[in-house]
Amino acid sequence: MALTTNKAVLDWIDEKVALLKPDQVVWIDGSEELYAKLRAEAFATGEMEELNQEKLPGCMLHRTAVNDVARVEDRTFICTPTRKEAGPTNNWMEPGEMYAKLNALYDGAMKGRTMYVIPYSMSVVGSPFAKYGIELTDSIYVVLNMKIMTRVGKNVLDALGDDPNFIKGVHAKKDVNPEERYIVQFPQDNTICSVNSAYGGNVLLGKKCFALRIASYLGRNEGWMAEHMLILGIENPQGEVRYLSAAFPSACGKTNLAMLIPPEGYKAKGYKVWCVGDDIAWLRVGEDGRLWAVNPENGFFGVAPGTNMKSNPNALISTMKDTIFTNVAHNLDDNTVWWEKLDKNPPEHAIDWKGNPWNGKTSKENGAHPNSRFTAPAVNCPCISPEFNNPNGVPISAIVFGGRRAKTAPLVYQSFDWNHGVFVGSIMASETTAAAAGAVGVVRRDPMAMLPFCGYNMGDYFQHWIDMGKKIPHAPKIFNVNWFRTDDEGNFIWPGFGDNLRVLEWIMKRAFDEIDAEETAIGYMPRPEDINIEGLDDVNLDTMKDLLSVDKDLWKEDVESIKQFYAKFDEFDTLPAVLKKELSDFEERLAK
Ligand code: GTP
Ligand code: SPV
Ligand code: MN
Repeated sequence: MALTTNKAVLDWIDEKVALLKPDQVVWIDGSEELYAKLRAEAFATGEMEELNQEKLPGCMLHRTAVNDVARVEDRTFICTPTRKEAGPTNNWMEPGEMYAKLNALYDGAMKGRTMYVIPYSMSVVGSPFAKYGIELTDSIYVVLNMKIMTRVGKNVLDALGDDPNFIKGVHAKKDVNPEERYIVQFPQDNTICSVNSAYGGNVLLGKKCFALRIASYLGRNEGWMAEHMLILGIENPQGEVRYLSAAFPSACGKTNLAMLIPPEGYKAKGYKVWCVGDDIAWLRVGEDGRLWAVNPENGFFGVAPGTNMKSNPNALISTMKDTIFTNVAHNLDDNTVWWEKLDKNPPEHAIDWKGNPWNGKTSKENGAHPNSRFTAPAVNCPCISPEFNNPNGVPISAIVFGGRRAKTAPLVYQSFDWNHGVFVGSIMASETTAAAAGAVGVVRRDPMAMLPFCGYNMGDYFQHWIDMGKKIPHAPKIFNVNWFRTDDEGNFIWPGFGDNLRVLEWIMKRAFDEIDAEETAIGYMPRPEDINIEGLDDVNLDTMKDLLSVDKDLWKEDVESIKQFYAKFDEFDTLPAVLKKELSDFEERLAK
C-alpha cells in the first residue's frame, strides 16, 4: 500500500511500474518487522547469508557477481542537454537517447520480481540540510544497505509532504550483464538510473549518484558544495574541538583518517578524534561566516582489506554488529568473515569472494576482493561525534586534499591562500585503486577526489570553488597531504594511520595561526622539527627531511602533466583564468 498521497511520487511510481512490470510493489516503511521479513527471504533464497549471531549479531554476508565488484567509471554517464554542461571529464549522452536506451533495458526488467520503494533522506530528516530521494529497486541487498547508509522510512515521505521535488532513482539488477551496465545521472531531471549492477556505488543511489553527482550540481546552483570528503573533529586537552574535512580519492584513506586513534603520547595528554563522516560532506556558509559541514550519510561503506585492530580498531568495532559484508571471505569454521590483513590467522576452511572453496593457509589467491566492503551503521562507531546528528553540522577550520603519490608530493604543505588552495585541489593526482574497475596503480589527475563524481563541467566546478571562497568570510585554510611516499624499495616511509594525527596537529596549528612555516615553491611547509615524532621508532629528523623534501625536477615533470590535464578544458574553454594564472605563477616559482 502506498505510504503517501504525494501525486508526483505516485504518478512517477505508476509510470515505472508500467515500464518495469514487477509482480508486486513493496513500500519500505522503516519498520523492523518488514526488514526482518526481507532478511528471512534473502537468507532463504541464498541472496544473503546470516553470519554467526553470537560473534556477529545482526551481520550478513553477500557476494556480488565476479564481474560486478567495483564502480564502473566508463559506464557512468552525466546526461545534460549539451555535452558542454557535462564537460570534458564525464561520459555524456544526449538525454533523449539515453532514456530510450534505458527504457528498452528497463522494459519488463522486474517481471517475476518485487519492486521495493525506498523513501530515504540524505542528512537528518526534517533538517534544513536534508534532501529526499526515492529509490526503486528489485534487490533486497540494496534495501538492507540503504537502511544502513541513509535514513529510510515513512517519516521521509511525511517530511516530503506533497512537494514534487525529490530525487528519483531507479535500479534494476537484471542479469548484471557488464556490456549493458549503465549508471546514469540526469542532473536537470533530478533523476538517477542504474541497470545491470548490484555493487555499492553503482546501486546505493543515495551515495555517489545523489550525494555527489546530483548534489554537486544542485550545490552549484544553490550556492553550496557537495564533496568527496571525510569530516573529523580533533579534541585537544583543553576540551576544544576543531574540525577539518579531507578529500582523498577512493581507497586512499578517508575512512581510516576519519576514525583514527591518537598515538599513545597524544592519548595520554587527552587528545581525542571524533568522526563526523568518512566519505561525503555537504558544505554551506553559516550565518557566522564560517564553512559548516554535514555528513549526509548514516553509515559507512568501507574498504574491508587492511582493516584490523591495529590500523583502524574503530572501523573494525563498527562492523561487529548489524553490518553487511560484501565480497569478503567466509570462514566456514565459525561462520564469520575474513579479509587480507584482518589478522595473521587466515581460515583454512573458507569460501573466497568468488564463491569457491578457499584455504587461507595455502592459497596464493586473495580470499577477499581488494574492494570488498563492510556496510556498518554510523552509530556503531566508538568515536562517532556527538555532533553527528546535529542538523547544522560542524564548522570547518581546514580543508585537506591528498592522494597516493609514491614520490612527488611531500607529507604535507599548505596553500598560500584560498585560490592557490583551489589550484592545489585541481592538480591532485593519485594512483588508481581497486575501488573502480580498471588498472590499479596508475597515476591520474583526480581534482578534489571528484573526477568520477562531479555532476557537471569540472571547469565550472573549479570556478564554483573560487566563487565560494569569496562568499566565506572566515574561510578554512587549505592543505595537501600524502601518506604514501615510498622509499627506493617501495615501502611507505610514513607510518600513517593513527600517526597521521601528528600531521593534523600541525595543520590545525596553521589553521589557527599558532605556528610559523617555511615558504617554498609549492606552498607553506613545516620545518622538519615542527612535526611531533615523539614515540615513533622508525622515524627520525632525517626521515622527516626526506618526507618534507620538495624535488623541483619532479614538480617540473608534474607541471607538464598538469598542462595536459588542463588542456582538456580547452574544448569548452571552462578552465578558470585564476587557475591558469596559478599555474604560470607556480612555474615561475619552480624556475627560481
Ligand atoms: P573509499 O571508501 O573508496 O572512498 O576509500 P577511503 O578513502 O575511505 O579509503 P580507506 O580509509 O578505506 O583506505 C583504503 C586503503 O588505504 C586501505 O587498504 C588502508 O589500509 C590504506 N590506508 C589508509 N590510511 C593509510 C595510511 O595512513 N597509510 C597507509 N600506508 N595506508 C593507508
Ligand atoms: C568510493 O569508491 O569512493 C566509495 C565506494 O566510497 S562506492 O560507494 O562504491 O563509491
Ligand atoms: Mn568514497
